[in-house]
Amino acid sequence: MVVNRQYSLPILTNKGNCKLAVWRSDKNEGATSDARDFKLLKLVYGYTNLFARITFYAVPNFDEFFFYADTGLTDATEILIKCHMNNFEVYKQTAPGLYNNKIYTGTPGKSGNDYSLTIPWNTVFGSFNSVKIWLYDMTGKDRLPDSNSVIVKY
Ligand SMILES: [Ca+2]
Ligand SMILES: [Ca+2]
Repeated sequence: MVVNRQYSLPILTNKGNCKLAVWRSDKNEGATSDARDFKLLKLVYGYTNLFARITFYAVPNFDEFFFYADTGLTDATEILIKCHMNNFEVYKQTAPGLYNNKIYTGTPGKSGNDYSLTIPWNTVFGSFNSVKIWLYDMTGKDRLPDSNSVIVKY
């Protein structure tokens, strides 16, 4: 976060309370079950975590989908999060396309059509302050966004 020093006040320099949010909506795929069809991704950085909320077109019901994160630098920093109904597992890439270094396991939040992840930033992304994110469901063939990625920065 850039703070104009000329006008900075104590409350503006409280970096730990700075929150930045991005949203990306996605269409309802006719061929994909609404229970695993991505509608909206909201990403918020705050309090050393990345909060991700994925809204589906119905109450979520899926075996697995993938949450990809790319710091845009070396292969070794790319992240795959395997999202399940009752847990999510964070893997670091060890070779191109190979994600076998599990670095974190968390419990998702579920409420109505929402499925939420709290991802500890330093544990998962290290010192990078900008990450490209996209979602993909191999079964439903739904991707959010349809191409490229959503970028979260702090
Ligand atoms: Ca659908
Ligand atoms: Ca969709």
